[in-house]
Order: sequence, then structure tokens, then C-alpha cells
Amino acid sequence: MKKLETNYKNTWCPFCGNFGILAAFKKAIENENLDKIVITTGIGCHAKLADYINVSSFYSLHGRAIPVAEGIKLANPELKVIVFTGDGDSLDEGISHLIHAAKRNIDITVILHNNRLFALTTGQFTATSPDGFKGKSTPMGAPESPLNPLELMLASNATFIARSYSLKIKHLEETMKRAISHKGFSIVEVLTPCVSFFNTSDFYNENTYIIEDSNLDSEEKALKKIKESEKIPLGIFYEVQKEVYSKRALVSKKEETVEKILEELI
Ligand SMILES: Cc1ncc(C[n+]2csc(CCOP(=O)(O)OP(=O)(O)O)c2C)c(N)n1
Ligand code: SF4
Repeated sequence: MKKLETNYKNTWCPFCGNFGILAAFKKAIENENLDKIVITTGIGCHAKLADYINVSSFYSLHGRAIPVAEGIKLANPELKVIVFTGDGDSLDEGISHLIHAAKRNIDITVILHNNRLFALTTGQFTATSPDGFKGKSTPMGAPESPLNPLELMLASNATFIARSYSLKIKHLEETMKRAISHKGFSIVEVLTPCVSFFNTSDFYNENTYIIEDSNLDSEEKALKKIKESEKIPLGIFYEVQKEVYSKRALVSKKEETVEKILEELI
């Protein structure tokens, strides 16, 4: 694990859920060929993860971690490209990128740090903030219902869909490993407390439970589980194999001339 450490000073607040995500990710990749791993991040507290782990990384603009990852994967399909993004980053600023990456089944993994608010900017509401959420931009309470990101991913044809929790590090590590080894678009929503602006740890400790894998190719079953809200299930909800984007896109035709490819397209 030493080889994954960096000299950056960690500025996350003590007990932030991001520590759990970093620890689980280090364990998940410790036996991988690290030269073949690239991570991209958005902008936010989650994005600092790039500073705290010694693998190739790219800080994107806010909301643009996914298209950067897609570009890297298309340029070098041998790389394992993993995106770390916040709920503000990919469900507000960059939501269309998330939908289209899932839809085209590009072979990348998205780790969604869902702390249910914009944390780095000190607590504004996002698409996943609960109805009535009181934060810096909604002092009277947000008058909107939250989006369920995994329901959106199922509707967008993602081929691997899972949820974990940053304080259940072993579960998160195993889920990340499965997501990274999946061939195609994979997403892991990580429920994670922002202890400074929305401390959900007691709530999640009491209201989450781990499910076993079963009938992973059933959309109907996946949707039912993903929407369960009385207690929140953690685990893999959906996994199917479909042809990946790079097989179908121009990269697979690299033997042909650009003129020939353009001819075909026109
Ligand atoms: C285009 C753009 N819009 C807004 C900002 C300001 N900004 C920086 S970080 C941030 C919040 C990030 O929230 P989230 O993606 O949920 O990550 P978290 O900090 O919660 O990990 C915002 C709004 C920015 N840097 N760039
Ligand atoms: S503000 Fe919230 S998300 Fe950001 S480091 Fe502190 S606890 Fe973590």
C-alpha cells in the first residue's frame, strides 16, 4: 500500500466519508497493474482524491470528469479508466455526460461520491439533496424532490449498477473490484457523509443493509431494489454484458484510412 501514498497534505475534514472511499479504492487496486490505471475527477472535495493516491490522474473541469475519461479510454483502450465524481459534479453540472456515457456503454467505471450536496462550496443543494433540505442556497428548504441516480442509470442502459457506503469499507472495496473488472460502463453510487455540512452517518448506519447478488440481468428486479427507500439496499443491482463502445466506434477501424471511414459515415 506504501506505493500508493503521496506527499500531499490531506485537507479533508476529520471523519469525512471520502477517507473510506480512498481506503477502499487503494485496497481494490493494490494488486492491479498500476501503470494501466488512470483516474479522472471533477471539482469538489471528492476530487482531492487524485492528490492522495499515486496513480496517473487528471483533474477535469467541474462536471467534465466523464468526457475526459471517455477520451482517455478511446485513445488507449488498454487502460482502466476510473472516474471519481460528486453528485453536484455529475448530476447537476455534468448530468448529460453521465447519461450518454452509460447509454453508449463505454468501458469506464464511475465512482459517484453521493454526499447529497455541493460540499467544497460549503453546502448548497444538489439533485440528490432531500426534499426540504436546508443549506446555503436553500435556507427555507429545497422545494424539490431528489433524483435517484441509479434509477436514472438503469433507464440510460448502464450495464453495471451498484451502491455502497463509504463507512462499509470492505463492501465498498469488493464492489469497486467488481465494477472495475466489468467490461462496459459501470457505476457505483457511494453514499457518503459530509460531516461538516450534512452528516448522514448515523442515518446510513441505521438504515442501510447489504443484499446478495441474484438475477442480476433482471431490469424489473433491479428497479424495485434501487427504488427501495424504507431501508436502503447496498450491493450490485444489475449486470449484463453488451458490446462496448470502442468495439463499435471508429477506434476499432484503425486499420482503415480516415478517408474510407468518412466515406462510410457520409
Ligand atoms: C463550472 C463551475 N461551476 C461551479 C464551480 C464551483 N464549484 C467548485 S466545487 C463545487 C461543488 C462540488 O460539489 P460536488 O461535485 O457535489 O462535490 P463535493 O464537493 O460534494 O465532493 C462547485 C459548485 C466551478 N468550480 N466550476
Ligand atoms: S466539507 Fe464535507 S465532503 Fe468536504 S472534506 Fe469536509 S466533510 Fe468531507
